[in-house]
Amino acid sequence: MAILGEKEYFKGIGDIPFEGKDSDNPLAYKFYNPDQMVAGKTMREHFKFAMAYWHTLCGTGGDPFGPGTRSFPWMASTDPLQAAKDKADAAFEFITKMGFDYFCFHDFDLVEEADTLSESEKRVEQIVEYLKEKMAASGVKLLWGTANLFSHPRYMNGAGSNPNFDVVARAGAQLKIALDATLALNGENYVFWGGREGYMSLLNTRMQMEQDNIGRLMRMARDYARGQGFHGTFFIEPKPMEPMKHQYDFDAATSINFIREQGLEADFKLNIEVNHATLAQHTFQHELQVAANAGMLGSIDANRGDYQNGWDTDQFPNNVLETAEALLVFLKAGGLQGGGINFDAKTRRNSTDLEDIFIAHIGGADTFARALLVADAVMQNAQYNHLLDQRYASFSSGKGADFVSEKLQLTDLYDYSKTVGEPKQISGKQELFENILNQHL
Ligand code: XUL
Ligand code: CO
Repeated sequence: MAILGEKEYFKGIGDIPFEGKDSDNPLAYKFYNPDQMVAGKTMREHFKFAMAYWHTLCGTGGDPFGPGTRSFPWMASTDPLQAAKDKADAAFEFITKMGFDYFCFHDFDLVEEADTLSESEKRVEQIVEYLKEKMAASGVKLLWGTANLFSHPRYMNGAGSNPNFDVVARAGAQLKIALDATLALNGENYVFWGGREGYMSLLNTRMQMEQDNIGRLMRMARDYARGQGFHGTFFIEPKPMEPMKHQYDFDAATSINFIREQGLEADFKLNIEVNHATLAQHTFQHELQVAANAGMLGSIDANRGDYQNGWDTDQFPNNVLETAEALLVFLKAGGLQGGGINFDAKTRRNSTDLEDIFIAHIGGADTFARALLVADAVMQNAQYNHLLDQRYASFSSGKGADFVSEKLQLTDLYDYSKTVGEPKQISGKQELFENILNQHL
């Protein structure tokens, strides 16, 4: 049920219903049916859909070539706290009309940063009190909080990786305030996305020292939050570049190595973003699989990029085939560990109607729902399972099984190979696997 503030911001739009795939109502779900059971859980439980505060409430459509194209009605007040409350009202109206259960924020998405640290802290504390009331009234929860340690000019040389200790300390102070806010709102997780943690030129960079300093800051954050009773998970969100030429959390494999090197593996997992995978020249499903293999598939930032221009376009997901391949990995991994699906996506600069924000999120949720149904069907497809089992059958018995249970030595491979001769050619059957997936679309 929609929770409204003093004003209704999205007039004429009610709670978004599920109407099924034959509906021609643009403001209805065609595939996302929250209470429908799939593979032992409801769609709602599988996904834990979240609204991203920054794109949905703060993004007015500016790009490097021109200003924003939208003037949101919740941005009218010149008093920062009133503007923050109006934004919170709009946020909760939107989340509850969508039927989502979660949201995610950066500290200064909630309220404008002030001139001093103390004044900023006071503002964050005040808006957190207001958000508590909205959350209690609606039942909406906080999937994760984070600190914006990349926009302010003071972080131009990085936050945790800054060569100036005073900036590192300031990042730590801001991190503490963001953690306090996340804890006060019972946040289920906390995210680190290292926007400017990387380098533009190695000529002026001590990479090892910068990475160790980020590790120190993360261990401090973990120890502080655990001391305050935080039981959630910390996530690192990999991204290879943009804004930096090279970012330290390049991709899932690099970030897992960092987590282990810095002794953070008991508390940290990954938040995988679709287009960050694309920018790293990986598929989304590759990044999910790497995270799952390490037991670190924590959460997802859902969006998509553009295969032609290579920008971080943060478009809403709409490719069912690709999402189905990703959700096959997701289902096989047993879902996410603590996280959910956060729509880290924005409408295009020329999509200027307020209803476009709804239409975009509906499309994203429907893409995931439809892809989940496809992935579930493929998982249950006997032919698919048989093909995959067959492909690895040589490790299930005989010498192959001995190899897997580490009973063989190199000389055993030598002896065995002499008796077998040239191995038989076995097709990988990729086109057949692809056809089976398409058959379930
Ligand atoms: C930037 C990005 C961030 C993180 C949170 O590319 O994805 O919005 O998700 O800081
Ligand atoms: Co993101």
